[in-house]
Amino acid sequence: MRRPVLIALAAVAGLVSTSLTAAAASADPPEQIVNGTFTSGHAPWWGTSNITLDSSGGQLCADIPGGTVNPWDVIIGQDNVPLVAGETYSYTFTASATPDKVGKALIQLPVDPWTQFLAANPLMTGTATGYSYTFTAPVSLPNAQVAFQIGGSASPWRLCLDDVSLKGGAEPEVYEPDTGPRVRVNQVGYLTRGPKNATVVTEATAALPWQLKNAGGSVVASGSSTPRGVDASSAQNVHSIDFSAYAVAGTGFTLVADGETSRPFDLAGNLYSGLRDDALKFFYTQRSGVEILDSLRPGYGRPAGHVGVAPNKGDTSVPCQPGVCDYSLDVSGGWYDAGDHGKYVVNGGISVFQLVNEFERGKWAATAQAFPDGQLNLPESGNGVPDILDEARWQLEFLLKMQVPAGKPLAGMAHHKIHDSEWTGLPLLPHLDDKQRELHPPSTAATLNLAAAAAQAARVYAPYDPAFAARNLAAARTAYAAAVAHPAILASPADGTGGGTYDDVEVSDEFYWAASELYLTTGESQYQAAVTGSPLHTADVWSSNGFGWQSLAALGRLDLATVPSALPGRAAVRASVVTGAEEYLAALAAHPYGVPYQPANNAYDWGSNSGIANNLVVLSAAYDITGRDRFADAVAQGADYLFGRNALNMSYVTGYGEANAHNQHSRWYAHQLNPELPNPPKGTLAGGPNSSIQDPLAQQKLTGCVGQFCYLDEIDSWSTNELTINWNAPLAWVAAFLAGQGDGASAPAPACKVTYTKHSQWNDGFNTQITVKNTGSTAVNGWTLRWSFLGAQSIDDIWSASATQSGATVSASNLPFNKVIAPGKSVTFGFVGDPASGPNPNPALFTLNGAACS
Ligand code: 9MR
Ligand code: 9MR
Repeated sequence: MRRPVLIALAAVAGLVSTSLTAAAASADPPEQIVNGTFTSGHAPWWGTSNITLDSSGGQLCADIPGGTVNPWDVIIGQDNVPLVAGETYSYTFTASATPDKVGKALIQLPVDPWTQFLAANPLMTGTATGYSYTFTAPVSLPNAQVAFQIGGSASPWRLCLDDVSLKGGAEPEVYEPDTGPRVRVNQVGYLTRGPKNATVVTEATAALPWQLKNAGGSVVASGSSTPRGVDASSAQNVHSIDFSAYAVAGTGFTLVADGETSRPFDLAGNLYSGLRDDALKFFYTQRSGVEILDSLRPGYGRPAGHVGVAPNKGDTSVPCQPGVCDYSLDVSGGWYDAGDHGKYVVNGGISVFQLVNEFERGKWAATAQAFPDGQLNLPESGNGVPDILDEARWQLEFLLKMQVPAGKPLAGMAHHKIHDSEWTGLPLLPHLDDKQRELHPPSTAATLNLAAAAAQAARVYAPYDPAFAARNLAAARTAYAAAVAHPAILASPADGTGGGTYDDVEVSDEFYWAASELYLTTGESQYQAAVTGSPLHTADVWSSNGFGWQSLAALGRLDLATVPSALPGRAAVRASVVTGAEEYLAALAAHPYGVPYQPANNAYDWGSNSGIANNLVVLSAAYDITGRDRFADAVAQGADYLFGRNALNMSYVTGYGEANAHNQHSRWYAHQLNPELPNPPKGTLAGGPNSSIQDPLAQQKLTGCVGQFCYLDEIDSWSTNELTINWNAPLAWVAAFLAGQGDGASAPAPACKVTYTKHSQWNDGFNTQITVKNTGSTAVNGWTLRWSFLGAQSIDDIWSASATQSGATVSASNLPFNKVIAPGKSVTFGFVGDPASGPNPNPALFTLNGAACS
């Protein structure tokens, strides 16, 4: 033993929350480790055959080889350590590493399933440092294993250990999150002229004074709080503060109440366009089957994953699970679903759908902003197609490959998923995964996801790539027919080895959603009948915890309400969205943290943050339909929760807000496990509080947690802190909506009115007359009227105006003779167009010189 090193334990990342004084609690309990001080040799410690243990210096050192993949590829361990059930142990050791490394310190079952009683990820540096943990043994065992798993490094390094000690009698550890100041704000900021709300955690029952301070510390506004009683979602006594009346832009504001100063925030008009882009850029770094270019994402470059280069088995020729099918498919490409390397059609479908919907919204939403080519720094940037559609196509191409080929059993259906045959450990870059990849049986749910996403793609991509659009439409029709023929082939809830199950027993919602998309794209009566005949068409589909991959009726309803069509009863469908949004508005108003999320029994779902984001999507749609400010304000308030106005006082989006989630569960953004790897990219949403805490780390620290507290920003907490494509998709959608809100002021009243009259339509032509009336009080001097078609419609010949078209969007401008439109006056022009195939509904939105008309 060397001289014990005195260390500032709290400075060691990850240790802050452990009980550091525990060992002192009871009198000298017995030591369970044999020869933890290495005074004379190192027996009975053992090492894997790829290392040589050296205890000649009074500690245990080893040179750890580079070039291994898994943590367990190099181990130093001791066996036969006895544990007593219910006993709380203090586990301490000293370690140094050159260069810095994260290792795994485990106390576990010595045989399969290697149940871990203690699992820690100490970051070790060149300075010998003490580490201390406590855990309570769940079982009695004569032969637990103490193991340091230290494999997985590309390059060699050196480890030294000393004073390894395990003693019973410790105080059970109580996990206390560090929640910072009790005044909770949106740490990113508030729209200058939008709603501004905060929450104060306090014992006070009477109203408290508050002060808003600018960056210089001067008080710029003040008022008093509103006591809200005990909040069920956090079990805290809270007050709310509304400081909306202050509307001057600036940075570095703080809110002071009850002697506490909030984290800093901005008031600005352009808070969310950066997030919109970052949340979308996330998808490029999730791509499978292609090298991620460091030039496009500095710090995130990596080799192509699963292209068939060893040790990958590759996704270019993937067989089914044994006995499931007799063919192999090329299912390369697409996005990795989450922190694992699986690709799941049900989840992939909803994710890509929401990206394309974010783009398509520009055809009817007055506040939508453009999604240009070149927006997202993609390899495809500059190809003339909006980047958001390039990114979505990467996934659509994969989804199409998952369809069972003609001539095979269940032809036209989609395989439910493709993933590794066994679970892999962390960290593991995609190109290093050596497990067999397998196709899993087709399912009705996956088939309908493919049908919905492909049907939507068929109309949206039609102006850019007719052949791709046609391929999507054919696949969607085939998939829908196959699902009708096989309406109840369900994914097995037991098929969860190596990947998520994504099982779903109710597929009527998938049928409704897919039929809705096929109807909107084709206008055909068979799909219309399926839509209007579904009980879900008139049901209340607005669940309080939000829609998601398992409950998709809301997506169908939202598109029927917003995508232009001739659907009978469309007004009632639109009204139903507003009714749903009113329910969320009521939930938000009743919630002291301003969240439109009220799960039954306060049981937060796995991925609760995405349920919240999806409720914000519904509120946004209600704003798009009605133009009522209160819906847009509710979206902004809901975002406050995601960015820090919550019980944990943290932003759930990486890189946004002073205290933000950045250790999401991922095999390749595994910085917490290997300092050479990055954290997730800026703009990554964490799943968020999950009352069911399925992972062992959360169970160890959070058992008994209340609602909002069921969350850990730890990489091992896969049930509360993963990242996924279907969570970032609604984040990007909501960020785009908020970016379009400008500084939060009300949209100006329309100063123009457009009448679009289609006089006739024949096989390959249609004839339209447009009248633009200036309903404002000032003359329009030169004008461009803009609208978008549903699909591939185009202008053949225009009179009394000139036109250009980009994608589905037409810009019609005045000629010299009709340049001026005096107040109260109108101009009329017309065109003959090509109706393309499918329905040709009247466009839903016209803007005159950028401002929406009525
Ligand atoms: O890493 C996996 C994560 O992506 C999943 O969401 C989660 C639940 O299916 O499972 C994680 O994998 C763990 C597995 O379920 C159990 N063994 C440990 C795995 C890694 O933490
Ligand atoms: O997001 C999924 C969540 O809704 C489910 O409750 C959970 C358990 O089935 O699975 C989640 O999905 C995970 C999947 O099983 C494996 N890859 C990571 C996903 C996100 O955690």
